[in-house]
Amino acid sequence: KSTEKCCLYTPHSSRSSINNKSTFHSKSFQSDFLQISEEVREALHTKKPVVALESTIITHGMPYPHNFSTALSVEKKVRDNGAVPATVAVMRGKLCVGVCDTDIIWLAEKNSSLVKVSRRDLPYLLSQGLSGGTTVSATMMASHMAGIQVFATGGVGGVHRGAENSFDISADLTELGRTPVSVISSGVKSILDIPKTLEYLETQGTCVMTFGKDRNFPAFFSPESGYQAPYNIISHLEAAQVIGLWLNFLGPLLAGLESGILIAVPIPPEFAATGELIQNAINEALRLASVNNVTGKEVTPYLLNMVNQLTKGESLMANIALIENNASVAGGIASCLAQLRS
Ligand code: PSU
Ligand code: MN
Repeated sequence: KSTEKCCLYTPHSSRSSINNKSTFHSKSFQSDFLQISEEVREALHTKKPVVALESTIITHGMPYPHNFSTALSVEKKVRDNGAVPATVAVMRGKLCVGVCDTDIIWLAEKNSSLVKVSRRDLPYLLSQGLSGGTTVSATMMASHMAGIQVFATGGVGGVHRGAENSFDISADLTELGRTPVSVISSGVKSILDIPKTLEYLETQGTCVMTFGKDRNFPAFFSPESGYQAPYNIISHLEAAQVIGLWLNFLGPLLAGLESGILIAVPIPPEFAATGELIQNAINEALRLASVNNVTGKEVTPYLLNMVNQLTKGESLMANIALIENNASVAGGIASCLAQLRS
């Protein structure tokens, strides 16, 4: 059976670059496996601001049709703030940077029947021609390959509660330790262990900063987790200066040893979901996940869905509001970064 597969595989001439390390970055690799939309390519070429967006939010983070409407409204927020949005997804074996609305509808309708694609899933999906929504880790990789430095999302993955037993630590954190992209998020959800997540980011060498009035690291639905981030910035310009120094000036000197930046934006107070309701829902969701033996990559989508059901959609509304806000902030930062560069 394996020879059969092999025979199907080798004659396909466009695949020959897989085994040839020297052609990894060549044009043929790009057109085979990395597809950058014309609008995004043009923006990057002319040094216009670009903001990358992930798609696990579409496939596994929100129910239909909210996943679809939010994907479009988030792109609009990026545009309203002067930048070009680049939603990333794996479509039929290609890592796409800048998917069109038709593809977004398709991802939203298929949602969790598609693969949740993190770094470890890419080799299999690309070689098998499959499709899926990219997590923060895979989206950071795609952004870096395309040359995008700013990426907005809702929340990044983190160290799960009980990780001392389960070893469940999101690949997003190791990605933030090795890929030079700045991620704009509302911190991490309190379904996770926030202090351990901050410790892990320190180990990874990720520069973590809050965006706003103080260093209180946000807990996604609520603006304050009670744990302090190492730094606080107050403006788009200040964020762009940090990113520009690290990624554009020191990056080349670091020669492949770069790490990412995490900018944590608190949810606007008028949208913050009421603390107790959310907290109770999170505790109940964690209990159900444990009772039902949910493990591995299913954990995060399971908890998100449960919290949404238990809060009767209140958490979803907060989720949408904070992602839109993060996209606006990211658009502003990317615009400043482009100005600093020119
Ligand atoms: N946190 C959220 N919403 C999400 C995710 C995280 O509040 O949709 C998604 C992101 O795509 C993130 C991924 O990269 O879950 C992390 O999954 P895991 O915990 O399995 O690494
Ligand atoms: Mn995990």
